[in-house]
Amino acid sequence: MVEFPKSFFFGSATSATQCEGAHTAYDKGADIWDLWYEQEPFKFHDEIGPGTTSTFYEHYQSDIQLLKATGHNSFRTSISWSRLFPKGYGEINEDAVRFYKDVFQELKANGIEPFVNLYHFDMPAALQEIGGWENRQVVAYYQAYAKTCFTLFHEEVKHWFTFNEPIVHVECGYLSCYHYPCKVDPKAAVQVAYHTALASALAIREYHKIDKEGKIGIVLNLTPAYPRSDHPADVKAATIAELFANKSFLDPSVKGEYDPMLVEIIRKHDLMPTYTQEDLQVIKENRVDFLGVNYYQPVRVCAKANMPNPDAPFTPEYYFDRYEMPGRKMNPYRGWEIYPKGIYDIAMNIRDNYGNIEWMITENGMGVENEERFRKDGRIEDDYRIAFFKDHLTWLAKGIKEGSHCIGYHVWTFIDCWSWLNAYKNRYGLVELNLATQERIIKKSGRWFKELAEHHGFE
Ligand code: BGP
Repeated sequence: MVEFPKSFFFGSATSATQCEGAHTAYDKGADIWDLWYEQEPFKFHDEIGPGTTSTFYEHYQSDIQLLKATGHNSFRTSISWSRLFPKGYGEINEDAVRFYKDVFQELKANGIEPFVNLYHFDMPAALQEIGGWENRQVVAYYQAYAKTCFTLFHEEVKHWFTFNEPIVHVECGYLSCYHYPCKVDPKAAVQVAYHTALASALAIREYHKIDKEGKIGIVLNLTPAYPRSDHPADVKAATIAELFANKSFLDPSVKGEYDPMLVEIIRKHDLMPTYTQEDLQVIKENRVDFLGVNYYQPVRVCAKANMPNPDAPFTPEYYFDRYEMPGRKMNPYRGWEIYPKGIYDIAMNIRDNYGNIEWMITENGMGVENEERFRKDGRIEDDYRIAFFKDHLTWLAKGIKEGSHCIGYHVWTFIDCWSWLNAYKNRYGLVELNLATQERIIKKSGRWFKELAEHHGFE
């Protein structure tokens, strides 16, 4: 039997943009995903945009019943900044206040603990126009937005996150063109990363002034970097990959400071951001109470085969090559390696190097194409997903047994949701969504999840 503590949180995660729908209704302001899908020159992404979702905005009451029916005792979603403040600041949208208040109250009334994130890749369009995270003023707007959320909802919400996967908006928006504003500008990327860490610390400061009982953290996508061999050059490559992928946010969030080696590299490439000593003090003094970890895949690296081009725009891969380990297990649909032991390595890293801080898995899941072919008697029989969860949970339970302070496991995701670049190609849900009819059908994994939560484990 693989067992978890009685107090363990078993739930799932989603985000506002990916499930709410009503993306231009009820006075919501546009965010960068509306720009990405609707504005030139990005219009070539004319697949399905964020307007087509499971419309949680209208279905939240019945969806919360479905959460209950699948055994959830917790659920993570996010607040859409541009729904609450259509321009990012100033006038508040009362319909959004009502909606979020209702959602959080309804969750509590059904015994489901809300875990609420403030920012999931969704910068309000009006603030992107003034430079988004590159602009220090936007940090102040975020701080005000965070304070408003804590003031409005602190009675219902006792678990908050400041950001989801901040390294993703840095890399995808400013080093490669996968998110708006689609720049390749390493100096801007570093400024954005620094402002994000500062914004997180300022939000934590606001929260601790308002509520002393609850907890606030940050969700990081930790990708353990494994070297090809124990040759020192490969090991160094992995150390540097870890610096950028993980430590860049893990260290300021948990330890209140940056790793000196990361700072040295940033300085060497002439990428230092504009900063002040006061800001660094804010980061030092306002650390997370707990941590959310999204785990999907590790990264395998080795020493560079060729000299990097010194004239190309900087990316972390200046210092390492990726390497495809023979025999590694892949998720063929999403192209991500499946390596369940990574979750244990993360548990040990947090235990040994981050003061054994309380943490939880905030996302773990398997995206699969054409799940239709696995339908039997009307339901999707996703045994592959159950196997995926079991493998990861087995390693997680081992980590907990060895002293890591993990308090919960949230799968990605509850109902099949819209994805940033893949729309509905890869389905992750415990519950199938029929986009045309909006019908929800619990998959085999959803039924299994209920058993898991009820028994605090599985055979
Ligand atoms: C994480 C994001 C989620 C979700 C998930 C699955 O990085 O926090 O929002 O999208 O990945 O990834 P994808 O939808 O790209 O397959």
